[in-house]
Amino acid sequence: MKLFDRLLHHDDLQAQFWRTDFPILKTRVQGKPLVYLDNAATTQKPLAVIEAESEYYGNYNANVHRGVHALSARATEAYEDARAKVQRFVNAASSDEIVFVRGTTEAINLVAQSYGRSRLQAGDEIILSQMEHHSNIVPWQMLCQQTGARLRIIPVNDQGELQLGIYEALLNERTRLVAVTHVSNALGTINPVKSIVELAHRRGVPVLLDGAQAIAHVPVDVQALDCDFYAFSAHKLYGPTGVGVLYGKMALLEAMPAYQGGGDMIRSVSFEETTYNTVPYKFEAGTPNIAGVIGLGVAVDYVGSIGFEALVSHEQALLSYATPLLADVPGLRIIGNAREKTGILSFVLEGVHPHDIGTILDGEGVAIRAGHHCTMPLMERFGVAATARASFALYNTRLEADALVAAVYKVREVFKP
Ligand code: C6P
Repeated sequence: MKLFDRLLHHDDLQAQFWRTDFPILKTRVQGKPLVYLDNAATTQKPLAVIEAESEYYGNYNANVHRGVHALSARATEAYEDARAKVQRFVNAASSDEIVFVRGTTEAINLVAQSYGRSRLQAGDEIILSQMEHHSNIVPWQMLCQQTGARLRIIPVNDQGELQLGIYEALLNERTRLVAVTHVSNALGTINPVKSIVELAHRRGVPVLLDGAQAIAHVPVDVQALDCDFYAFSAHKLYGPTGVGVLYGKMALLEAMPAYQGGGDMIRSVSFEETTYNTVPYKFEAGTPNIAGVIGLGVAVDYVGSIGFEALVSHEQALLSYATPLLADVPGLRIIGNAREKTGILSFVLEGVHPHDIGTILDGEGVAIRAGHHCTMPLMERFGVAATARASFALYNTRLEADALVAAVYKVREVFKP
């Protein structure tokens, strides 16, 4: 009866249907059906994305923006179509505001080295938060070393939420940039980024949002948020690895110096002088990840076809279902209990190292991530070296949440004192 109920649950039925789009989900691991709950690290890819890459290589592989021949024209059209799709997906004002990069990490480094290096000087301040991924800390530390600027940090409360009162107090006449994550990869917290942007803008300070964990789990409208930069990776959005997006407001991108030099980012080159191409090409030096960009365009279409309403409702229902079941495990502590959360459950189990949790779960076919999640300052804040993290995507089901919880009980059995 219990199983029957769950199979008939509306959200789960939908997820069962979406699952059929993902060939890898039929895989067995350690002789058990794969329960893939490491979606915050990378999501699986629907067949449409896999086929789009293969079709490009099999039927129209050519470089973009360079050739006059038919294949190059077709590849260029597909590449630029993907830019227009991404523009609509995040509601940018123009497709020229969409810069293709390698991923979130490269997008943030681009802003730090191009925008930051040309504008910051000794004594200036950059505001980050305590829950940032290393990708949104280290590039700013490097910039501080280069310019003499310094970092100011918004603290996180016990629930895993940003302390906005302190953020407001940190904003001052020396603040030059705010860079915060939209959603925390280690806690799942959805930050009130619209208010964060508003407060910064009152002082004329631009804001970069790290959208790596938000882009596949909450609808993103860069114009409504009014953020100045938004960074994300395709591979966390059901797209390929090695490609991502930097959204930037046109006036800012136009005023920024080039980041890397090379082909395609120039208008003319002589040994005396180089003039640069227009935005976004100024920031896309060298042959890009053409197949990846095309795959990203298809991933965006895929998520669009499902729609955020259905996707968010399913992931939230799954989170509400799994949270109390997991919290009930004796000795288990969930880290990150924000009021607004995506489907991320980070936890520690008394007397068991998270890596051991990960290994035993793997033996049950349950894939999670164990470690510091590239958020060492946040781990320190919660007094742990690491956590075990299960993260949901649109294709996960209540039966899989049950498999997670059952496997965690097994961990307890193995480690019982
Ligand atoms: N977080 C995780 O398991 P890249 O590697 O460039 O695609 O994304 C970096 C990144 C930046 N910001 C946030 C909030 C992220 O979560 C990530 C990637 C993965 O949590 C891998 S460490």
